Amino acid sequence: MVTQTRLPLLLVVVLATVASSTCPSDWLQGEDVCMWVSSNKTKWYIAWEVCRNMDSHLGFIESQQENDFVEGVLVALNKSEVWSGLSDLKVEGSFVWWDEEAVTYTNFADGEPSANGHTGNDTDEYADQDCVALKHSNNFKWSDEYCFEDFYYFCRMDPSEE
Ligand SMILES: [Ca+2]
Ligand SMILES: [Ca+2]
Repeated sequence: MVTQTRLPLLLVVVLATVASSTCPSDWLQGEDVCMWVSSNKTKWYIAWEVCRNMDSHLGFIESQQENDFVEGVLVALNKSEVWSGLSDLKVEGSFVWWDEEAVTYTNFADGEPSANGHTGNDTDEYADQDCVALKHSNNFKWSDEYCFEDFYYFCRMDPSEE
């Protein structure tokens, strides 16, 4: 659990982030990131569609700096598990951002991704974990999870230039 005393500081850090470009009014703004965090939990593919319908992408993270920003937001909002757009649904064992942003950075927890590549005669369609979430229990490091689980999620778009 996040202690009450940490929340104000983290919120200040998030809100103090300044940029020369703008995000939609109900989105959070990082240096090169506009971020929206869901208030409901849903399955990965539904999260992807909700983000797409807002002309954005299910969350992707391309650097340590971006990861720090996302993590700060999730800590401040006290989210438990949050879907990102990273998945190995297309090619088992090969994780890509679903909207085809190049993977330039990862922050997997120790032992993750844990279902990374099929082994043996695996015929159970649910035997694998193909969708990556940031979990509070892992200090928001990344892990592959079952895509049909109900998690919070975040969407991302680029800021518009002023
Ligand atoms: Ca997998
Ligand atoms: Ca896993």
